[in-house]
Amino acid sequence: MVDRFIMDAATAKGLLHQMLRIRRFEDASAEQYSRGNIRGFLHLYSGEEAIAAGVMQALRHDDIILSSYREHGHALARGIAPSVIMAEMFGMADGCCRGRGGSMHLFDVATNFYGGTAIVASHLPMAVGMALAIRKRDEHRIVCCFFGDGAAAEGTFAESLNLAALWSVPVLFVCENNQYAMGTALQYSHAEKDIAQKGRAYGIESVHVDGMDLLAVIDAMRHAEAVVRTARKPMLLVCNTYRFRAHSMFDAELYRSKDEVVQWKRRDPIDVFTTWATGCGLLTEDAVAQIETTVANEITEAVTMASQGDLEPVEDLERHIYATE
Ligand SMILES: Cc1ncc(C[n+]2csc(CCOP(=O)(O)OP(=O)(O)O)c2C)c(N)n1
Ligand SMILES: [Mg+2]
Repeated sequence: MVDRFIMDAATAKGLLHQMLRIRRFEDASAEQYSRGNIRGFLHLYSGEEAIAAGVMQALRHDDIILSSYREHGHALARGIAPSVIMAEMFGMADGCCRGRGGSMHLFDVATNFYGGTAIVASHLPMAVGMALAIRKRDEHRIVCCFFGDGAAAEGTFAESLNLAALWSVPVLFVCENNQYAMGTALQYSHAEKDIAQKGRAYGIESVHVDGMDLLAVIDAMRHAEAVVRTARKPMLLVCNTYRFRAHSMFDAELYRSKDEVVQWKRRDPIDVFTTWATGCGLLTEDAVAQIETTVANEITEAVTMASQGDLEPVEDLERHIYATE
């Protein structure tokens, strides 16, 4: 386990900043959705922040990230500006896809963030293909692919893990097991409820990680670095977590009890980390308050910039559809 001697105050501040930025960004997204400024589907990441922050801090700039539609947290932790993501969701031309993608299709070549995919588990084969390209080119970067427990019940999960193991490609599969796929609890859709076992069936090293504990994720990533980057083999991290909000903005949450949500919120990853970091003297209460203020300003600015953005001109409607050169 990571201890205070191998984390300095600046790193602790940075990590808390990452997680708080995600939480407040998602709060603002929900609010903007209810005001009608964001439309379409919206899936929030609140409660799962320790995974994005913990995994991303171990990745290099040239590593490739792929994610599902619950990807705001990954995009933020990867370094895409909150204003650019918010603008994308507002449908504005300043968005990372010029407002054409929206919440589920964030994409940014500059940070090697290759989506944002709406079809469950459709990006797992892409991750393997990209990792195969990396291997063929003899590069030392890796692919990191985030997906949910529901995706692990899809056929492409089996096909992708099989080929990743067979070809021994550098892909890190990060399963964010938040216990539900929409309204279906894991035990109703998986014959083998231990998702790590599924990885082992393909000979892939697969471990469980406490996804509510940032330190546990950081610790797991150290080993993952050795397996995926150094030994250039696939690996599966199954991060146990919980989404604090509904599946999407259309969800009455009839499939889980309020008490269950309360129980999981007691292990809020942001509180767990803050308690640890203040308890061991890495962060002061003042420093935490300062981060809160900075984040609040960042998010206000993101919403303001998105609101003041311009829609793509109608003349550009057919641009970016076909390659022209
Ligand atoms: C191939 C496919 N089937 C069904 C859906 C509808 N759908 C959208 S989200 C979702 C649940 C996926 O759950 P999980 O992978 O656990 O991710 P989470 O939403 O919990 O992060 C489903 C079934 C879809 N988008 N794609
Ligand atoms: Mg899920």
